[in-house]
Amino acid sequence: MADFPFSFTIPLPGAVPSRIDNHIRRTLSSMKGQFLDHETYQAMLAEDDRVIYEVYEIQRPAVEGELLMGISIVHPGKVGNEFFMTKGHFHTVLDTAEVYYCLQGEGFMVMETPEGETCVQPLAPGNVLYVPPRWAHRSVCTSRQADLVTFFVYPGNAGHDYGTIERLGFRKLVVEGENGIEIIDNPRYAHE
Ligand code: S6P
Ligand code: ZN
Repeated sequence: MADFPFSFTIPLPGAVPSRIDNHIRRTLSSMKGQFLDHETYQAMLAEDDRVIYEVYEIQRPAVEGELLMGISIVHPGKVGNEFFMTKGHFHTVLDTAEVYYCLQGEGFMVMETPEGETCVQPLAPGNVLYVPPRWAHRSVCTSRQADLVTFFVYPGNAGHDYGTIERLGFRKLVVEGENGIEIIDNPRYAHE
């Protein structure tokens, strides 16, 4: 029997969807080794294992033909000079794309391919970002006060490869420099 169509709303501001099947909260402790300044990371963690980002998922079967949707909310903040961000991942099925629609806040999507191409695109309300197949992606909130809120859609069979990024890091980082927001080469990037 075919599934029945459904709809839900994403009220703004706030963007907490009217339908939520799963709510993920990622805290500082789950980001071990991801931020450049390990010392500041440890000091912040010793004080408070704060929530860095949240995801509201609308669940569907994780199979080809389905589309998985949800809302990603990255909170404002920094570890040292580096803005709060998601862990970031490749899709396990590398040849799967993703669409992000920015609803609130400001930030960047940091992307790279396994071959080492990089691309960092700004996110602001109204921006639609197409992440092509093969590109790892991480969202970064650069606002001082506002959450970065995006709606995402990707293929049901995509899966998540977090291990590659945990091992290597991303080639580019988004930091607060002397003259404002800067995109820099990751000095800790671990070439394989
Ligand atoms: C899934 C999609 C988003 C992210 C979310 C959190 O393919 O890209 O739902 O899962 O933005 O990021 P991460 O890197 O922790 O999955
Ligand atoms: Zn993804």
